[in-house]
Amino acid sequence: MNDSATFLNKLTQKTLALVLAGGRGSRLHQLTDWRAKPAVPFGGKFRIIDFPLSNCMNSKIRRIGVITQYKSHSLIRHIQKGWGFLRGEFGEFVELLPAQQRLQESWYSGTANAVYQNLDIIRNHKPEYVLILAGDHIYKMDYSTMLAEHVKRKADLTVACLEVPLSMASSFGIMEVNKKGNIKTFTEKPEKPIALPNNPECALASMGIYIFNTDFLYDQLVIDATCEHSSHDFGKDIIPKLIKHHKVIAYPFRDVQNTGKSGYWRDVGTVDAYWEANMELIGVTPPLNLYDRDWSIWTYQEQLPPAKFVFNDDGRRGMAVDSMVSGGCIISGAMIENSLLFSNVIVNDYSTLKDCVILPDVRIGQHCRLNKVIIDKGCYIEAGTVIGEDLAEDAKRFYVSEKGVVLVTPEMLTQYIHES
Ligand code: ADQ
Ligand code: ADP
Repeated sequence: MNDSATFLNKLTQKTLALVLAGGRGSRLHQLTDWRAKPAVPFGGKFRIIDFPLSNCMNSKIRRIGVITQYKSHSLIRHIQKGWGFLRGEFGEFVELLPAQQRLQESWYSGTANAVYQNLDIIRNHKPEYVLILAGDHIYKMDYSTMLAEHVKRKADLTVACLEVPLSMASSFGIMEVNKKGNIKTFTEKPEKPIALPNNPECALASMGIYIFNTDFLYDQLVIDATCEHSSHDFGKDIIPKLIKHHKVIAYPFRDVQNTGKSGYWRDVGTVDAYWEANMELIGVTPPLNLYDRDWSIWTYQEQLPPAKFVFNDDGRRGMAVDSMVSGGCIISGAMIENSLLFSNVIVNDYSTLKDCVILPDVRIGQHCRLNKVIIDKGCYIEAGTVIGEDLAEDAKRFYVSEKGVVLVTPEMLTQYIHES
C-alpha cells in the first residue's frame, strides 16, 4: 500500500458517517405516504439510501449511523436485511438511530437536532471526524478524498458543493467562496441566489454533505441547542453562523465516474424527477453507470429466478425492448417498451407498457395499456385497465404530475375498484 492510500485508510478509520434519513420528501406525493424518501425503490433493485451507504462502503468508511424518524419501518427493514454484512468484530457497523428522545423530550426537530440528540452515541464511538450525509440523493462519490482535503487544509468544517442552474438555486443552501475555497457567505434557500462570478447562469450549492471535526461539532451543537431562536438545522442555523469565525471550506463534488467538473447527482425530490432519473438508466450510455464493478451499489435482494419472456396460447411473444427487467419478472405475451421493471412484476397477455416504471411485486392483467406510469409496490392492475392516455380522467383516480406522469398506488386502486 502506498503512502497516500495508508493516509486515507487512517482517516477513514477515524471517521463516523451519519446518514440523515428522517425526512419525508413530501413532493414525492403518495410514494412517501408509507415510507421515508430514502426507502423509496430506485433503479430496478435498489432503495435510494443504498447510494450514500454504498459510497461509504466504497470510500472505506465502515462505521455508519442511520438517523431515522418519519415512517421508518420500511427503511429499517431494508437496512436490517441488506446491510447486516459488515464485520462487527473489525469495528464495522451500520447502526440504526431512530428518534427516541434521548437528550430531549421531543422528536428530531431539524437536521442539527437529529445529530445533537445522538451526541452520546457519537461520543461512545470516539471518531475524530464526523461525516454527515443526506440519505436521499443518488450519486457516486469518494468521501475519502473530501476527508483528505478537510484534514490537509485544517478545516473545522468542510461542505461539499456543486454548481446548479440559477433557476433551481432557491431550493439549496447557496454559498460564495474566495480564491482559497473558503466559504464567505452561506444562505439557505435564498429568494435571490447569487450567481457564480465566472458563470452567471449557475450558483454554488451545498450538497448537504458535511465533514466536522468531532469536538468542534459537539461544541457547535451544544451552543445551538441552547439558542431559542434556532430551528436547529445545519443549513439554516449552524453553517451561516460558523463561517464568520471558523475555517469552513467548500469541497467541489467529484463524481467517481467522471473526473471533470460536472458529475451525476440527482435529488429525485418530485414525481417527475423520480420518473426521469429512472428512465435515464435505460439509455445506451446512461449518466449513472450501475454496471461499474469498481463502485458497486450494495442492496438487499431477494433470491429470485431470472426474468422470463414467454409466448401466450395464441403464439404472441412476450418481449421487452429498450428496457430494464429485474429478476422474478414474467412477461407473458405482453410488450414492454422503454420501461424499467423492478423485481417480481408479472405482465399478462396483450398488455402494452411504454415509458413506465413498475415497482416490485406488481401484477398487470390482460389487455392493459399503460403509458408514462409509475406503479407503486404491490399493485394489482385489473385486466383491461388503460392509464396515461386521458390524463384528465386519470387525475380523478390517480396522481398526475406536472409533466404528465401518472402515479398509481395500491390505495388509489382499492378506491377505484370499490367505486366501479
Ligand atoms: P433540504 O434539501 O431542505 O436542504 P433537509 O430537509 O434539511 O434537506 O433534509 C436533509 C436530509 O436530512 C434528508 O436526507 C432528510 O431525509 C433528513 N432529515 C430532514 N429532517 C430530519 C429530521 N428531523 N431527522 C432526521 N433526518 C432528517 C439540505 C441543506 C441545503 C442543501 C440541500 C442539498 O439544508 O443547504 O443545499 O440539503 O440537497
Ligand atoms: P417494504 O419496503 O416494507 O417491503 P413498502 O415500501 O411497500 O414495504 O411499504 C412501506 C411500509 O408502509 C411498510 O411497512 C408497509 O407495511 C406500510 N404500508 C404500506 N401501505 C400501507 C397502508 N395502506 N396502511 C398501513 N401501512 C402501509
